[in-house]
Amino acid sequence: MAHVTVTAPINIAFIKYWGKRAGGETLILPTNDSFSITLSTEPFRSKTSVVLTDKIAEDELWLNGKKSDFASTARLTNVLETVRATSPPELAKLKAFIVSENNFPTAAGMASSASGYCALASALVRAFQSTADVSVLSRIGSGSACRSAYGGFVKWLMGKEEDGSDCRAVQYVDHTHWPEMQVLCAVLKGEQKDVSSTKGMQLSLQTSPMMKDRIETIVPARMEEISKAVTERNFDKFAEITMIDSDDLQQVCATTIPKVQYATEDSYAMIRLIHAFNKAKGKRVLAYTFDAGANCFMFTLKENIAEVIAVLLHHFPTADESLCFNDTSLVASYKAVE
Ligand code: 2P0
Repeated sequence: MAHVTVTAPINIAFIKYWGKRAGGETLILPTNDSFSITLSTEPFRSKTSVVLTDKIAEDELWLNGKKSDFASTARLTNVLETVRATSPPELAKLKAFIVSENNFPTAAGMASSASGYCALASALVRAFQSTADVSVLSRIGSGSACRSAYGGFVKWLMGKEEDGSDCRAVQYVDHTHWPEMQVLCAVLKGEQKDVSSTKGMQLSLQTSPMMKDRIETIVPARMEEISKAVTERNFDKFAEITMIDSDDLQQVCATTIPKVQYATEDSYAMIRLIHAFNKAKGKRVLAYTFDAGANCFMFTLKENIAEVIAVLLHHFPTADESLCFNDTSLVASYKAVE
């Protein structure tokens, strides 16, 4: 019986993906390039097991202990169809029993769909012996998931073709390029968000006056500038652009009709603290970034980690439980569990 178990990491974007272009809803083709760091599978990871069998009538997916409505989830169906179309016929005719689990809050702005779909795509490709590309298959499940298929610093290039053939994730530099870079996460709110990223970005694209400039000029310029900062390991520049792009995403959401707000009072308090800390240090030593959620991801260099954690715990004494420190923040890729 074919079976496989895979773990996959989350990735945190510092230049954000927020919008799909016309006709790109099924293939998930974005309106702009994005850029992220893939984290280690400790502490956060998705784990997916797939067993192929002729003993069940339909494919089944159990996510975090609950049975998913497979047939009515178009993305899951797309992923499975693509895998079967690229697999040997004797395997393609089998049904898949899938069990998946995240060891951190799901749908709370912590990139669970990225690690989740990457783990699913990777496990299915292995179990079905599919020739499909794991990153492309992950993207069909959830856009940002395509970046989790690679380690280190990863770009998701939007491409221009309607069929998505030039829309792909590429590793910019691997995890050894900037080993001093560390990532922290303050889990401020674990509940599921009210407005999904998928819905939020659709609304922003339709209604936020900021989106046109963001897509046409701002993000392309930022991609160039931050690529240079990563190449040169220039943390101050990296931090500056990272925080601006995070602020822009919040502004885009604030100017969306109806307004979308993922940040909470705690999120704003973190932002104020990080700016005050950098001011006191006389340079940027800590950067925040927020996705579609209240939780705060932070970047800093190894030399600052003790001071940063002390400052965070001093101002957020209750953060003890929720402050996750990713000691080996950059990893190679998803991996199969032996
Ligand atoms: C990102 N986010 O680049 C951005 C930043 C959230 C804010 O990718 O519709 O769950 O499944 O393609 O990938 C979240 O969007 O959306 C996301 P779909 P996804 O990481």
